[in-house]
Amino acid sequence: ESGITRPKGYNVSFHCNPEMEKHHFGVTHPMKPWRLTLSKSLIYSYGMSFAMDNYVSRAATYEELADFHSTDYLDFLGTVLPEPVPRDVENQNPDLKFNLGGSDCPLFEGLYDYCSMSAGSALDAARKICAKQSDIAIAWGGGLHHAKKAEASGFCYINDIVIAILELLRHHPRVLYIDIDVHHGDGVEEAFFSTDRVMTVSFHKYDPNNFFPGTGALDDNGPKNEQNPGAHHAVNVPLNDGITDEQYDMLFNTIISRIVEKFRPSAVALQCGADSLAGDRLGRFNLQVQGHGACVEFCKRMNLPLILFGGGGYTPRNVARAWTYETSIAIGCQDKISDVLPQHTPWRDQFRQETLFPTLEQILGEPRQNKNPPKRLQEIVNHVSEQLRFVQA
Ligand code: TV7
Ligand code: CA
Ligand code: ZN
Repeated sequence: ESGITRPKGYNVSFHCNPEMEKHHFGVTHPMKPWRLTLSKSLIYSYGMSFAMDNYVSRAATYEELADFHSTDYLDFLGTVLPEPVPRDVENQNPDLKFNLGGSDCPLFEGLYDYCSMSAGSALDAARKICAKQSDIAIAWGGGLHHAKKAEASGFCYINDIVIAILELLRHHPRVLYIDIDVHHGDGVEEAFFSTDRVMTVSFHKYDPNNFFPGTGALDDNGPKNEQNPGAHHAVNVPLNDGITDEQYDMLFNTIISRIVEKFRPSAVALQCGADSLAGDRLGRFNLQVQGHGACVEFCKRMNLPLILFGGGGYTPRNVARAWTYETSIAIGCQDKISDVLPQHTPWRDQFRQETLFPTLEQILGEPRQNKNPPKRLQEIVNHVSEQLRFVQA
């Protein structure tokens, strides 16, 4: 009776693992795996599970993780234990092995399980795409884009995206990776620096001195040398505080259309980090659920096999709104779902406003000042257009 129906001849699969959501980074840590539970409960309240294939994903195996990560790192990750006594606020421990155990990447109970479950859902999503059993595969528990081959970074330990893209590359000649998390997708970019089969594009807040991870300048486009086929295959869109839906949409549509024209990907992986939304605890942008979702809609319209990953997102009620709306776009029922949250939504009071699309005023009180002059946005578009002259399918 929700009016939400299964799209005919079009398959959306949803990959999650409820065990993952039970893990805790620590009381004050911004990353709350529980936001996945909140998101899922809103998605189910709208009745969307009836329009998708729902899978409880398995944990990735050691061998699957070793497709990207070094065994030294995995062995250590599998054996380290949380410290009995929590250390002081800053991570001033000089001998952090593999950057593990600081305040950004703490050691917690079940850490290895948490990581392998995140990678497991991303891999399951990739396999459904490769088998052509899904047109869009959703893994909101994935999207941990900062993890490196042998290093944890920025709340990320295992790079599930890289592992999933490596799987896509077994069946697809070219994969386009797009990252709308407010942070630079450095781990994914670096992993594919030397191949021309993956093009990475990240939109992010850029301030080399004051915003994590400090990389992703406009002219950082991959190591430029004659022998590197991956040169020019990293696109960076550095932005400033307060960017709006209209500006972001213009940039996204212009840049992604030109890339698709030139690079001709056969599959797309979209990291949907929800910390680019207005009111995020760590973010700086003024994006609304509609503007964030417009990126997903644009990708869907390209009519290519698509994986949607989660990522950042530190104000759980807004994360749940965005990923619910984006799930509805995947299914194609976005025009049928009501702005008012279903009456029976669990944790309904968590959402503050009773709507899926709160106004900027409701979210922020006062919007953040927009520090993105139109002239700068034009410069970005021009740079990317120039860069693409070096790219061909
Ligand atoms: C994908 N910002 C991950 C984004 C990773 C951002 C950072 C914090 C933070 C950590 C905490 C905490 C925090 C309020 C915010 C240079 C530092 C400064 C730690 C206090 N509160 C994603 C990573 C980023 C941990 N790290 O892209 C425990 O903010 O800026 C930094 C590094 C050193 C460490 N300190 C912060 O969204 C999933 N961390 C409270 C408790
Ligand atoms: Ca990004
Ligand atoms: Zn982020």
